[in-house]
Amino acid sequence: MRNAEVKKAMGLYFVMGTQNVGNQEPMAVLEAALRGGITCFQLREKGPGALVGENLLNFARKCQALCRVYRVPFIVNDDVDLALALNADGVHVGQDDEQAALVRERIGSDKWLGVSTHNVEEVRIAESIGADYVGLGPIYPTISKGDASAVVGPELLKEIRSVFQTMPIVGIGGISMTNVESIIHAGADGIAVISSIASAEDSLHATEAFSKKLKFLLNS
Ligand code: TZP
Ligand code: MG
Repeated sequence: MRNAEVKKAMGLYFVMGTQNVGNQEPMAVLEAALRGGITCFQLREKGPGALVGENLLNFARKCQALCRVYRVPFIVNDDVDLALALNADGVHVGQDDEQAALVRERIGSDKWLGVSTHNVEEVRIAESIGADYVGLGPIYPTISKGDASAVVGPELLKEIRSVFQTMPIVGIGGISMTNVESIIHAGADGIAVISSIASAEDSLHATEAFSKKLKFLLNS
């Protein structure tokens, strides 16, 4: 069943672009994350110095190929053309991106559609247009998104879970080993992280630590 599959993939959702890895090799960071146990990957190539055109296509292809080796879903942020060109597993859009309903029409029913949300109303709309999951955040302050909206805290997550009992929900924004528990206890199916893995001194070790903790939290 699709819903169960999506929920499982939300466990440890790694989001990354070449701008998030400092002077590390992006493919090495992705491979470490895959080896360490991420359950979903989103390519989010954004901001100054972001790859475009052929370079983006080639990089995206490499990420997709590696995700396939580890049987981890490969989702493209905010670029429906790229997702279609690669036959990605899904697309993730924010509130300012191409309207989610149009994206669903373009990608069809087979690919996953994820939508970034910040309140109950946005989750309601996402659900009505057939989103497979929602990202909710920023739960905590983040340095990875310059135009991030106001911090919502785990309290909103808890409220949204009480209203939407079956919707796969992933918390995002400022999530680290020290606050991951608050996200799961509030009812999320998992966490989405950029810097806690991409900027970790040892991405493999950081991912393994999250993976172990999440297995415990999600099964207890
Ligand atoms: N959307 C809301 S917060 C955020 C995005 C893409 C950035 C999350 O990055 P980090 O480093 O895990 O806080
Ligand atoms: Mg966006």
